[in-house]
Amino acid sequence: MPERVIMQVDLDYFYAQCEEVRDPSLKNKPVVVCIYSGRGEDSGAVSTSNYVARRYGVRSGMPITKAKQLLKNAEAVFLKADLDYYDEVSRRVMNILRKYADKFEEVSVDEAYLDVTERAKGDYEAARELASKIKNEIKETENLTCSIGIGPNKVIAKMASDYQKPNGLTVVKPTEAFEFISKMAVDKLPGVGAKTRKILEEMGVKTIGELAKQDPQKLVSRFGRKLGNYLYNAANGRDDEPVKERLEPTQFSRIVTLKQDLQKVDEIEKYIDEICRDLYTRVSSQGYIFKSVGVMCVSDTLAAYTRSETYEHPLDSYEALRSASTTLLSRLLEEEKIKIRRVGVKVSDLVKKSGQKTLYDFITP
Ligand code: DCP
Ligand code: MG
Ligand code: MG
Repeated sequence: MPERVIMQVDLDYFYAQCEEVRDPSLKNKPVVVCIYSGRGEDSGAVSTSNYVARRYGVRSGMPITKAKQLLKNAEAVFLKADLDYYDEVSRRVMNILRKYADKFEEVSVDEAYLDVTERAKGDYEAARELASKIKNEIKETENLTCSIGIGPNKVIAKMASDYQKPNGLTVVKPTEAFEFISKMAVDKLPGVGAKTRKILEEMGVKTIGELAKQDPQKLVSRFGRKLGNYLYNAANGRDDEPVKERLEPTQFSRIVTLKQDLQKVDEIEKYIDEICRDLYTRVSSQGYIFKSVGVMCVSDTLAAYTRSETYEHPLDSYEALRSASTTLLSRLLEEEKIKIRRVGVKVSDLVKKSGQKTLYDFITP
């Protein structure tokens, strides 16, 4: 395979920077964006903060009370996360980025990979110029800064992007890749969290260069085939993961055939429960919540019927989906008085769920 040119773009202190764009008077103050749990005044976690607040030690995932302590002598501003607004900004930025890529992969609200091999003609200086153009366009149209890393694969590109933040541009040519990463601590490698780091430490492995020298068989027996091989290859600067062009889904649905034709809601309910459970798992694991729910029924005469509803706020739980679907089904049955042969549920008007879902997982008591 010829050498690729991969770019990783990550917006700087994204939610907090969006807040600064909306209100420039925040710029030199510590700004902390919070996700409140709803259980008492300061209960919840820090979603992100600007770099002024980070100088005081504020970090994503930290309890809000802790951030308040750290900032008690500063004139800090605490804001409730406005996820709809950040999603909208994200969508516009992604549309800019997409234009610059041969292949484009959005990985989170503020982060994307671009394969630019063809348009840069394999040349890293051409890629650097492309990156400058991207930075300028995002700055001019959205007034946002980002950091960009360029490398021969996704792992190196991401590490390059993390290397100088905020407003960084780091180019790592294929010949420099190993040197660039080898002195870094193992947890700078994407995918190495506290748990893996601890095991590696017990094996006497602290730096990526040391990891690269391990026996790959030993890593596989320690971490399993997938992670073991990844660690060995990535530490050696190798990674074949393609930039995956992903078409955004617009809806999810599932339909089942009943064991026998049925007429009453409470008889059909157990099918609805199961469909909703399955559907909700699929939708949420792909990072979506949704504003519209529809039920569809096929009658014993094979006629199709649907009912749907769009809500003002996205639904974000299995329970909410189940209850919406059951209500729609009752309405349909009441109005149509049919015998049902097949029943299904569809969710649409998808909204990308932002990083907060796992946020509470990071809170240390
Ligand atoms: N986010 C969150 N909870 C976390 C991590 C992130 O809610 N534990 C949200 C808020 C961030 C956004 O996701 O603004 C993007 O995450 P990043 O990890 O890219 O962090 P930032 O963009 O905030 O900062 P950086 O400048 O380090 O990229
Ligand atoms: Mg970011
Ligand atoms: Mg990010």
